[in-house]
Amino acid sequence: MPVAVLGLFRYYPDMKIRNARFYKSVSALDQLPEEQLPEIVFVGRSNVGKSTLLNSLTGRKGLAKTSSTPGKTQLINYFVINDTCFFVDLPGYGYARVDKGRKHEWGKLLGEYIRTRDHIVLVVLLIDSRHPEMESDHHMTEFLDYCGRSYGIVLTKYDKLKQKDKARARLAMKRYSFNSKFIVNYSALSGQGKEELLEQLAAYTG
Ligand SMILES: Nc1nc2c(ncn2[C@@H]2O[C@H](COP(=O)(O)OP(=O)(O)O)[C@@H](O)[C@H]2O)c(=O)[nH]1
Ligand SMILES: [Mg+2]
Repeated sequence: MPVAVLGLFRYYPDMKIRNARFYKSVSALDQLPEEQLPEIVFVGRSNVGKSTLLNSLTGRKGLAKTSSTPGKTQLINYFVINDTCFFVDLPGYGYARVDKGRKHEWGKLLGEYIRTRDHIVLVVLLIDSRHPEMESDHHMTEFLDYCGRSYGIVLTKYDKLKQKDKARARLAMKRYSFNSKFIVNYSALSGQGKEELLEQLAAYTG
């Protein structure tokens, strides 16, 4: 079917990101911004591609800092989108060196934020498409359910998958998908999944 015709059946248009700017970083729950903007928060294991996704989605290459040495800082980063909502980059979890000896799989900052922050309208959970069966990601989905959060899943680095890995990822997602609002295959490299994800986000930002 031609795209124009498909377009007629779309319920939500893409979320158009007209502008995106860094707002602030905080390292403790008593520093959170008081702005009453709806928040879409992004969570996932360290190195899953969260910063890269934020840059890709907003079309701003240097917006979020990307790095190949994960897990150093535990910060919450706020980005203002279209002056109407926040994209929130939460600390990564599951990075062995940082988490070793910790009682919880993720830090207090991350858990408490997801549990208590009133402004969250959606949690976007990023899962590395090459490792779709990590226990820590399962725990996160259980925690999101426990907190009553709406969440959707993004499978990152999809360009790295071979055909058989794609089948494996699809199968693994069946275990996750009961409560997930969406599952989007994403590649920041090729842009695959970007429009689809923006379409999903539009439903939460009005
Ligand atoms: N091939 C490929 N590499 C990616 C993709 N997304 C992220 N990466 C790489 O994965 C690494 C970690 O990315 P980063 O965004 O810093 O992860 P974060 O720790 O979750 O913020 C970097 O080397 C990125 O270039 C993707 O879609 N495709
Ligand atoms: Mg990052």
